[in-house]
Amino acid sequence: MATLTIMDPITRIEGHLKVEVEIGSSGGQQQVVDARCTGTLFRGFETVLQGRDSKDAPVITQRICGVCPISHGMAAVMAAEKATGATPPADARILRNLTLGANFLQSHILHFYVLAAADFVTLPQQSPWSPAWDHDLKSSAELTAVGSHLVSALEARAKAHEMGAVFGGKMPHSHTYIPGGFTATPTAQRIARFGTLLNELRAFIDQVYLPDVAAVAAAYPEYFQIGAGVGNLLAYGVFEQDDQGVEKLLMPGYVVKNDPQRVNTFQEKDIREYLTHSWYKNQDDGLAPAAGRTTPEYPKTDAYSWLKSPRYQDQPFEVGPLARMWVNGDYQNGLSVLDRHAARAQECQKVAEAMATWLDELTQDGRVYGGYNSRATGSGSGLTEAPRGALGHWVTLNAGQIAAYQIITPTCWNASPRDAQGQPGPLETALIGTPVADPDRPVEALRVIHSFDPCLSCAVHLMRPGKKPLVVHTRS
Ligand code: NFE
Repeated sequence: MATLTIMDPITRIEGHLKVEVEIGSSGGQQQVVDARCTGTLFRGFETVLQGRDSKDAPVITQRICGVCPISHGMAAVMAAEKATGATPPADARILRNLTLGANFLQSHILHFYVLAAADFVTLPQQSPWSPAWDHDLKSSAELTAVGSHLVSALEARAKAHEMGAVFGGKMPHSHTYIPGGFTATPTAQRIARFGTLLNELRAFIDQVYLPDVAAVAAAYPEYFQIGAGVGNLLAYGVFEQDDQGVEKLLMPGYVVKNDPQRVNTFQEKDIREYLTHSWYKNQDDGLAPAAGRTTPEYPKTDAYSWLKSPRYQDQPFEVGPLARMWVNGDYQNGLSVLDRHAARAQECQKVAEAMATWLDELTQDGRVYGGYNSRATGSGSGLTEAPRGALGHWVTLNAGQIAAYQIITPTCWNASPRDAQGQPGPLETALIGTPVADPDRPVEALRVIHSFDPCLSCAVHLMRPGKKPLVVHTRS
């Protein structure tokens, strides 16, 4: 007998994700035997951008999400600059990195304490940590300490947001990322304020966040064996540390395919998007993102998600902190639920440390704008990293107007549905084989899902007013 458990929406993520897990017996153990991830909403920002001025893209695409807007601003200015041949000055590059870095820190801290900790730790019985499935929770003095750090984690996150606002003007949606440069200057006062906040955050990351992740890992070692995923890892790379921006990245882009010990170069031309199982017209199947189209078709036979299925060399790839840290050799302990948490925390520390160096490299009152031809014709891609993984924007400009725009977000890579070959997405694959004690409350599956830190606001975008959260079980 198999049980189909439908979790809709998955809570403690951003946006709306439905996950169906079929729970059956395999090898004498009750476990997930099949899984389907559904992005239940349509995003459509690509359509919104058509016909607009190229300088609108960083402003509008940041509205895709309040958690990772800076990455969208970054990808948008990179794409516009590539399309037009603009080069931002060194201080603009550094200010962009610092503001994006601040956004990474707030996102990683948010994820562990607000979105994931309740899977492992008994938390205060109040919003936003309650209600939560409260079974299969272990207890120890160290886990109690994790719970007691929630408020200080929120304070740390607020500091990271303030850091973002020091140079970003405001958060979450900064208005200082413009093609050709940046609009805020590195004044002595801003540099000093940013440095003070960064020091406080680094202390929190070193003394609280990393030990708390270690405490969860020590209490739940079995989760180093659960949720491996597809074993293919992809990073575009991020944080340009020279003015060419391709050779020297803090986290360069590489891929690992089939063999985790072999790291290969990344080639943009090998990306395709499939939509056999997505609510888009089949005629657009298998296109490169620069030629991609957003033509919805709903309902559609065999489709079950508003997410398309991005594939690299026609295979599904996991993106995110574990992928970034793995392909760069910074973290290669394993591929699992806990490895995702550990790699995310270690990346947080690495980025914060690098930010201190970048701050020292700023020229006080330095030049932040290098010029931009806002009437140019051309096309370009902005490939960078968001906290949740590889993020790409592709733009085609006609006399400064956006003729075509495509976005592939990290959650599209991770939570994608089956592709034209029927290959499940990374999260679907990671769920299969997860042992489940109680099919009515599959907290084990939730731990796998949360380890990817899905954001459906980025992947899709719309609301269903009046719909209540739903958990359905059907037995066959
Ligand atoms: Ni809404 Fe986002 C990140 C992007 S995830 S959080 O990180 O891009 O798809």
